[in-house]
Amino acid sequence: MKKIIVLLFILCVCVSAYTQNKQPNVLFIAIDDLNDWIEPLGGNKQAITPNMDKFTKQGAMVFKNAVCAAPICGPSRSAILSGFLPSTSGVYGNAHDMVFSDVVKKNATLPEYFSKNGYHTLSNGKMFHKHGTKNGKTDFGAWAFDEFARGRRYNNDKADPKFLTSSKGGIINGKKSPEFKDKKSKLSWGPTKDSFEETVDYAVADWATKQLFMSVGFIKPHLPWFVPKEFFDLYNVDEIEDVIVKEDDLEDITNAEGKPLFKPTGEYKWIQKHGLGKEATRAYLANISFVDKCLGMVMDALEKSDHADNTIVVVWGDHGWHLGEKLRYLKNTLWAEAVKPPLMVRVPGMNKTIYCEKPVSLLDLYPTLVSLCDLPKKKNIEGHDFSKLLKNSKATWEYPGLTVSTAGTSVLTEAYHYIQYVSGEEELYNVKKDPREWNNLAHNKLYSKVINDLKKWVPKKRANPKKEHYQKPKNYVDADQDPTIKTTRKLSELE
Ligand SMILES: [Ca+2]
Ligand SMILES: [Ca+2]
Repeated sequence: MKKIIVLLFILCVCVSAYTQNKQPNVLFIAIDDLNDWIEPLGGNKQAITPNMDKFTKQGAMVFKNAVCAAPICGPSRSAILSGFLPSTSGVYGNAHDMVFSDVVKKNATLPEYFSKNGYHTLSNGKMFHKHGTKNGKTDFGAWAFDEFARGRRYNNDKADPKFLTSSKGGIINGKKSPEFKDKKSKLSWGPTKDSFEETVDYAVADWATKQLFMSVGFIKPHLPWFVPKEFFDLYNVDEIEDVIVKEDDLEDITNAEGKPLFKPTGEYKWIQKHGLGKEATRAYLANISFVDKCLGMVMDALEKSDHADNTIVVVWGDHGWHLGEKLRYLKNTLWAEAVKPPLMVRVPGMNKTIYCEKPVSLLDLYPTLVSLCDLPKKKNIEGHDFSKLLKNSKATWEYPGLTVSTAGTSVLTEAYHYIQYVSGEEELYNVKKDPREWNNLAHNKLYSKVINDLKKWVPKKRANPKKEHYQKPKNYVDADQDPTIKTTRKLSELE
């Protein structure tokens, strides 16, 4: 490993100013579609994630009630990197590219702000969501970094056909049958023929160990759940415990006429019909163990470097995932499973796991890192600096965690979870008494004051998305990133 240069950051990263002024490096690690099924959070006790466990035990704050600003990849990452909620930027869906947002046009993103203030930023892997551009190329967010790399492997994204399960393809354990088919669905899993060293996330982690550090984005456990067999073999499918699901959970989520607002999804029914619940759980767990190993590579390299004692490490998932809860297998809902991603933060000097119950948001990472690195306070952005919680996990924190989707807004506090849909329908859960959020209290008059207090946090205005949208090149894996966007981002003119 090269020992020179350092780096860092996360999504950002980095450091050129480091040698002059002792500002910390930042290692920013994004994990795609990771829910709370990891050892530090205990969302599924069967999970094997020794590297996440080691990382927190050696010193990190684990946020048990962190929320994402949006429950799906593109908008969640756009909010973290821009510092604006979807309701302000107009970035609610994966088709909305934040470079066209009025507020993003005027304001430096997190990595740009660090560059503006003397840091050198590097990134590899999925940090921003990708978009097509008007030149027929791809916007991977390369414009936001001083250096941008993309670790690729070209064959790994396929499962060994003998063991493939795919709802869209109508295949279960390699056997094809039309009755298995569910065209609208994207679920698929299975071991690859390729080895660990042939995967994209390995390439990204390997790059990180050689550079030394920066912003790193791993793409598993995002679908398809294809990882090498050794990770499936960590779990015996017959011993997998079923996810606890309340079969009538959706019946108390109704409109004013008492009509249910939600139904079990086709994917949920497909898994039930074919008895694949344990296999789906195992596939997701295998993908988590895979990405845990990639994270371990990066953390081991940091530990062996000269920068371990002067590096802030942030490990975050961009949103959660349902594995059967609320009768669905997906993200992009306003329920706890989707709005609560993992968030673990290490600042130099921490030496044990510290849990924090406060509902911080991934949106808060921008102002918090600015504060921790002693940069000038960034004006205009919407998150809140939580650096005081890193010193005292019980410090006063007056903000709820807000998550904004196309469907509505979720407001999470330590006591309640309130959801307000754009249609006006509501849900309320007492998360202390009902952590699985089974019992909707929204129609119970005893809670009207609680609801009135929580609904004040729902953004009053929802910015319209920009219509500008271009198709991604067909094979985006090989596509060139579009170099023209960076020329539109003049750091000296961005606030
Ligand atoms: Ca994601
Ligand atoms: Ca319910």
